[in-house]
Amino acid sequence: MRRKLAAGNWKMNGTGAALAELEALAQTIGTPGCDVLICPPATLLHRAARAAQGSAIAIGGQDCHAAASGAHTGDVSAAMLADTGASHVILGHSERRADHGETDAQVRLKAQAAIAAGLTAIVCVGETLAQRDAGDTLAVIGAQLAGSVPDAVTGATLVIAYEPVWAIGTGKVPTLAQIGEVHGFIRAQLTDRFGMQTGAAVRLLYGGSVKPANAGEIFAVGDVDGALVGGASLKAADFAPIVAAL
Ligand code: G2H
Repeated sequence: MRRKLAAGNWKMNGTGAALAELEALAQTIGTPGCDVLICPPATLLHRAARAAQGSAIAIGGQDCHAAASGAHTGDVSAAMLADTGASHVILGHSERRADHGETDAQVRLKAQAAIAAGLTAIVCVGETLAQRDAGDTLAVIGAQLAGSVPDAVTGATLVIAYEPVWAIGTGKVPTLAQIGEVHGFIRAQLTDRFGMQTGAAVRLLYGGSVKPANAGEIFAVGDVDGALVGGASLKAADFAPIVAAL
C-alpha cells in the first residue's frame, strides 16, 4: 500500500517571513494520514528544516547539481541539500527544463546523485499543449521517463510527478480521465522496466493547478498517490485542506 504524499513546491517564493506559514501548516495538520513535504527555495532550507523539526513536515530542495562538489558557481549538490536536513529533491521540473535547458540525461544524473546522497528524487515529467494536441502525450512521457529515471531505484528513493506543462500555474487542469490515463501509463512503464514490486511501490504525484477545490476529485483517480502543489502550497490555509483531502 503506497502512502500518499502532499508535496509543496514554493518555487522562487519566500524569505524568512514565510517560515510562519510552515509553522502554521505544521500546527494545522498535526499528525496527518499522509506524508507532507515542503520544498522551499535553497536559501530557506536550513531554517525550514529546523522549523519543521518535530512536526509531520519533511523538507526538500527544488534542484541539485549532478556532481558532488567542485567548480559550479551558484549550484548546490545533493549532499549539501541533505546536510540542511532535506530528505527529498524535485528534479527536472518543467520550469528548469525550460529556463535552464535541462535535458533528460542531466536529470537522470542529478537523480543518481540525489539517491546516492540519501535523498528521494521527485522526477518531473509532462507534455506541452502542442505535444498533447499532436497526440504525442504518452510518447513524450515515455521518453522522459526512459531518459530521466536512473536504473537503480526503489519506491523509497523515487517519486514521479506528472505535471502537464500547460496546467502549471494556469488554472487549467486536465480531465480526470486524462490524469488517469497518464498515471496508468507511467505505472505500466515503471513496472515494465523495474518489475512488479518497484513498479507498484513508486508514488505518482499529479501537479498543475491543484487547489483545495479540486484536490479531492484528483486524489480519487487511480494511480494518483498525491500532488506536487505550487501556488496553493504557499499559504497554510490553502495547503492544509489539500493535505486533509489525501
Ligand atoms: C506545477 C505546480 C507545482 P502550480 O509546477 O510544481 O505549480 O500548482 O502553481 O500549478
